[in-house]
Amino acid sequence: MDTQVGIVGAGPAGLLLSRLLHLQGIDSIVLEQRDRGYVEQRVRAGVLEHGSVATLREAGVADRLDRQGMEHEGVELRFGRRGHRIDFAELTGRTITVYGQQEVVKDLIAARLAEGADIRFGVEDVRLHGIDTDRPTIGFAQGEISCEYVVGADGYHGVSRPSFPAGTISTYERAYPYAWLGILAQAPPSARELIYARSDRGFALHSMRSPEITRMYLQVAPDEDLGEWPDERVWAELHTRLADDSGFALTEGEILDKGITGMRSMVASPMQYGRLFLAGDAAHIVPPTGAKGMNLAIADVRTLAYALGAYYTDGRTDLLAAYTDTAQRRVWRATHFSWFMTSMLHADPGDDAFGDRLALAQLEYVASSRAQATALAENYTGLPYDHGWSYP
Ligand code: RFL
Ligand code: PHB
Repeated sequence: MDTQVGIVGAGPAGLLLSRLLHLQGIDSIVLEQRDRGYVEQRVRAGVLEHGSVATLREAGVADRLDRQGMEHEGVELRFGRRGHRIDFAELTGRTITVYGQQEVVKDLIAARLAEGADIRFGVEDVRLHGIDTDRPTIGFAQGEISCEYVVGADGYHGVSRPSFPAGTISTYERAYPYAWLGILAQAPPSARELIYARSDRGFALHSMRSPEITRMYLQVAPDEDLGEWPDERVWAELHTRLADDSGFALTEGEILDKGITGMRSMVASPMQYGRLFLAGDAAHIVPPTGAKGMNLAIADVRTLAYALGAYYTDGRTDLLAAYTDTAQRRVWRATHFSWFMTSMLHADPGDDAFGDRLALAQLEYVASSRAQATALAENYTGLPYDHGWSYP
């Protein structure tokens, strides 16, 4: 046997799992198809829930996060040219931290390599064998490893989910009639907090990565051609959609990165077959409006690391057997929240004025009712891991 746990994918899920296993004395090998530079530069999520920050601290990989992460106590919902702040700290006692996913990935890779981890980048043609035996193997163009458990943390397009035999997995899916065009700009943020804006021309989001770098998104069509979006058009549309009646001024700067991401919801169930477990985007995708994807990946591997720990320390298999149920309670809650935020904030091109009015009525309600604002705040900052849905 080459290792105890073979992990496919060096995203936040696979890397954090290998770290949490190592802290319990469990050996793993991580196999990643891309090179190290690619996974460290990939611009993606930026919001860490309260519990994700705590998990990264417990994993001992939060030194830079604690220095450079930007703690936010609320967000703004903007509609009808007016802003409404949701005060997370006051409503839930919780905050979020803005810190780029690629920074989390860099910190995890550095920590794991420093402790001698086996992370293999540039591995091609990964195939899983014998997952219904007690000695599964992971084959790839350059070799093969044998292990006791396989974790598929290889994202939405990975090989792990398709390795479930036909009939052993169901997927629940919803495609949305829009996509996000995201930019990273060399410009100081134009507000202290995130702004989720619904306008007649569609959704826009103001976010950030540092005091010098702004991250912003625009709702576009699912089949949008990036070539139709020169920088001037992106800025003009951001100015229009984010405009309010109190003189909001958007700071422009050089655009460093520009890309389009489709939006879908997908939940695969169960998240285990034999000795193969799925974690993160390999098992579920949410639209980014609720900022949940990376946080769900972290929550999955927290649960899985604990369950594998119970197996290797005490021979217990009950927590591994309960993995799907434990993980999916949170996954479905986040799937609902992400759908809720997405439908409330986007203009659905196929909908009529009735749908528009419903979304505005919901926004008004969240902006004016403490109960509704609290519900949004506790979902956004992240529900507790182990105590049901209400704070102890
Ligand atoms: P990842 O990060 O996709 O990592 C999977 C890794 O597996 C590798 N891989 C393979 N390796 C070997 N063999 C194969 N056959 C393989 N197939 C794939 C891939 O190269 C990759 O390195 O999945 P993971 O670890 O589950 O992490 C999930 C997150 O990446 C994802 O949920 C978030 O980025 C989603 N997301 C957001 N999540 C948040 O929590 N907060 C946010 O603010 C947020 N904003 C976003 C987002 C995602 C976005 N995009 C681009 C989809 C904003 C955007 C624009
Ligand atoms: C980001 O900063 O990239 C970001 C923030 C909030 C979201 C999605 C993405 O809902």
